Amino acid sequence: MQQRPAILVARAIFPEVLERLRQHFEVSYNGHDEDWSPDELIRRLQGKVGVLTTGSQRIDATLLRACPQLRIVANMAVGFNNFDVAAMTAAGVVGTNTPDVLTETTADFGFALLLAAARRMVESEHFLRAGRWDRWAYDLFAGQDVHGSTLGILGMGRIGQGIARRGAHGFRMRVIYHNRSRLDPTTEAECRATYVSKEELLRQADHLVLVLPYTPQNHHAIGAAELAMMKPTATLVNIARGGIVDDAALAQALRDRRIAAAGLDVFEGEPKVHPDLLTVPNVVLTPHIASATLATRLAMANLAADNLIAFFTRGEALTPVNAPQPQAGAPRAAT
Ligand code: 8YV
Repeated sequence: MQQRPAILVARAIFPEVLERLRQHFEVSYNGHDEDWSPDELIRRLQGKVGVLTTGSQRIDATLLRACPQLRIVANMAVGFNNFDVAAMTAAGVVGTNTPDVLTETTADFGFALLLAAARRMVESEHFLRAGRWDRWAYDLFAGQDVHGSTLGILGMGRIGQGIARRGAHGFRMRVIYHNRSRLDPTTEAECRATYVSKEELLRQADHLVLVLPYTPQNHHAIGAAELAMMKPTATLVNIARGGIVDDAALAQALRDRRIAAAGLDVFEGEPKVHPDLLTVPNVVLTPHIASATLATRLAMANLAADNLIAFFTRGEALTPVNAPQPQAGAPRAAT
């Protein structure tokens, strides 16, 4: 009998997905919610031709050099800033992500954070739980309207478009966006979104949602200078990646009320959170859960598994992020 390909699942995942993988592969498994160190990951990858990762395992040239048998890395995430794509392509290793299956769930959460921050839901809930609510007041936790306001979106991929549709159609918002490239006119019309410069976006948005991928060029794309351009009544929401926002500058801007509120699901250096953010009241903080419904996380895990299965059975991954030579199916040159 032909030996089944050996793969590694680098983090705990749904048992039913693990079971599916076991029908196709010899599976080694990190059953914990903790990442192995880079050295340990390399050690565990010896002899493995595929790996299922989440967004926090770095796949770089050092790892690729040390794991010459590796041919595919299937990320259980739409973002793949943990991949050095150029190094993977050069090494002949395919990377895959999980687009589409999380779009609507993540857009829902972005909107939830926007509403929670703009309407001060968490701050007021803490106040109530602390037993401090003893009277009605005309301005008690008065926030900012969401309906009918101007929604700004930085990064207009699938999730950005999901946020735009919710804002335009559900909340009758005027939607403006900035992106590396302008959307085609049909998609712009569907989203009722108008393309503006980044500076116009910052100046005009009542609520600004960040949905752009993390790249070194986007590092601190929102820092003190950008925050200073925003309206003092504005809300900032980050469901993209930590490092896009300068968290220290944001904490200062929130403390000084240079902007009104923020909702953050991602943080630079997470799961650590900048201590200054923990002490400002006008920010809603969540632990990177925008895609976290059981149905969506299961769909993400299944898509990552399907990528591994398709690659080894049909020679082609379903949602690759690169197209290395030699093509899928051919062995990598021994290094
Ligand atoms: C993941 C995400 O949960 O898909 C992404 O890019 O940020 C989240 O949905 C996280 O990256 C873990 O893989």
